Amino acid sequence: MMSSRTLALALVLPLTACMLAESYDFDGYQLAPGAGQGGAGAAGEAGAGGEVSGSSGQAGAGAGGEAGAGAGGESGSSGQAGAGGEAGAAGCGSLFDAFEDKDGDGIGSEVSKKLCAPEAGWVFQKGDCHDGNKDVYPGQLSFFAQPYTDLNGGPSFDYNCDGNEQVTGAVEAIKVCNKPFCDQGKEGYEENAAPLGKVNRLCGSTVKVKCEGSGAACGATKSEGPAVGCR
Ligand SMILES: [Ca+2]
Ligand SMILES: [Ca+2]
Repeated sequence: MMSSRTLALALVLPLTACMLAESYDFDGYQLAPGAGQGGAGAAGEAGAGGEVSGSSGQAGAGAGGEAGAGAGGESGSSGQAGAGGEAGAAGCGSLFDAFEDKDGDGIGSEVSKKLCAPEAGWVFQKGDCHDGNKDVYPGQLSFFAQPYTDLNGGPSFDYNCDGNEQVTGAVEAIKVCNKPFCDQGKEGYEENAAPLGKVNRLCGSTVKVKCEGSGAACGATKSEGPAVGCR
């Protein structure tokens, strides 16, 4: 037979266990949101990583950033996770390769970084073969009578960065006037006497040449003309 004391214990113990269980549940309930916040922050960090990985990471950057920021605000202990959220929030939907444009001609050098929005001094097209001279860039259409000093320290007329020096119009270099028809009176320019490094020797010449006369009297008449432009 169960004594009254034993019966009382039998009744009280389950009740205490029930209270303990409730208390445990209560504590657990308090912990659960904290754990959830930390997880949200971790998603923020993953979002930050998305900046580097490209298009597949871009969606992660936005969603992860928001979740991480919220966790950091609610819980001091999950501050680190919040920091991850900030990194995610600082990300953007689309990252571009931007190139430094020091001379402001709109074309950048090989110096690059990632940008999600336009920034002064940085452009989205590279290929400037001299980012210290705003007249020199791919696509330059003008011709120039004077060379610039290229990155190797020598003269160059390659103002459009294509590796060659194109002479304006149809200017022809005339070295001799051939008899007996004196080259039909053709006109052109004399090449510069001294080579200027790799420079096309017509570039910058100011000596116009015209073949004149006939037979033994055929000869070159020289005169001062506007300098031959190149690019
Ligand atoms: Ca430039
Ligand atoms: Ca050129």
